Amino acid sequence: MYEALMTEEMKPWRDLLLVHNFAVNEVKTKLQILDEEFRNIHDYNPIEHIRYRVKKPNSISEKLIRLGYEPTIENARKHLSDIAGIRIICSFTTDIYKVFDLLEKQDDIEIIQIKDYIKNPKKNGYKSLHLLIDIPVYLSSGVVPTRIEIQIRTIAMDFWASLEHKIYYKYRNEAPSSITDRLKVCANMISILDERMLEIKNEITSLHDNENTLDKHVISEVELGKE
Ligand code: 0O2
Repeated sequence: MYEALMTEEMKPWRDLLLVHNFAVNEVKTKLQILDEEFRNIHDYNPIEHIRYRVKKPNSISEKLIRLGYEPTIENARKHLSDIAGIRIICSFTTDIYKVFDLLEKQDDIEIIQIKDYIKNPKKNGYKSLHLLIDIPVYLSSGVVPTRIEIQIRTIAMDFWASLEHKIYYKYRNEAPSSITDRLKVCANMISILDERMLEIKNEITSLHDNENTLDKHVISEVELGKE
């Protein structure tokens, strides 16, 4: 039915979005497997939650125009790396690198670019790990390597980035310094918060590990009849 309504010019857009949707679904399955494995087998899960999106044609066109290109399908293929986007939210900074390691180990994922805004935060205080990956999508007509932008950040970084992004768009990059200065202060507070939360988590983990070692000790002593 939709096929019948579709004009010839729209078909390449449909194909572009479809292949990106398939790519997102592939990575979604990979992340869901890791998420379930961690929840069921390990007693800790580095993934807090995940968001997925494929840009709509109007937002692809808007971005191309913003970048100074004609809004054509060729330009979208050539100049946009974020038609498909995945955002992985973690509790702790260490989890971000853990998730990165798990993705990097998967043979069919090719890491094209890594931008580590956590080790090298942006001037405005933005922190996040950005990856561009290529993943093969197997269509009846052949394999299509498809690009996805992955952003991995903590809950606190995500909270900050969402508000900062809205402000950036509202003021079109000309937000008053009274706002940008306060945002920078908040970014610093968020960095400290992430560090403190990690310290607490590490302390709890080492206490838990000690208790487990102690338990094992007591059990083996009981087994040996020492109690
Ligand atoms: P939108 O509207 O989200 O699509 P380049 O400067 O060309 O090297 P590029 O292509 O902007 O880098 O890639 P980068 O730096 O990895 O940023 C990709 C996306 O990350 C951005 O897409 C934003 O969504 C997000 N991002 C990057 N910097 C910031 C930041 O300072 N604050 C916030 N809140 N988000 C950021 P777009 O295309 O800029 O915007």
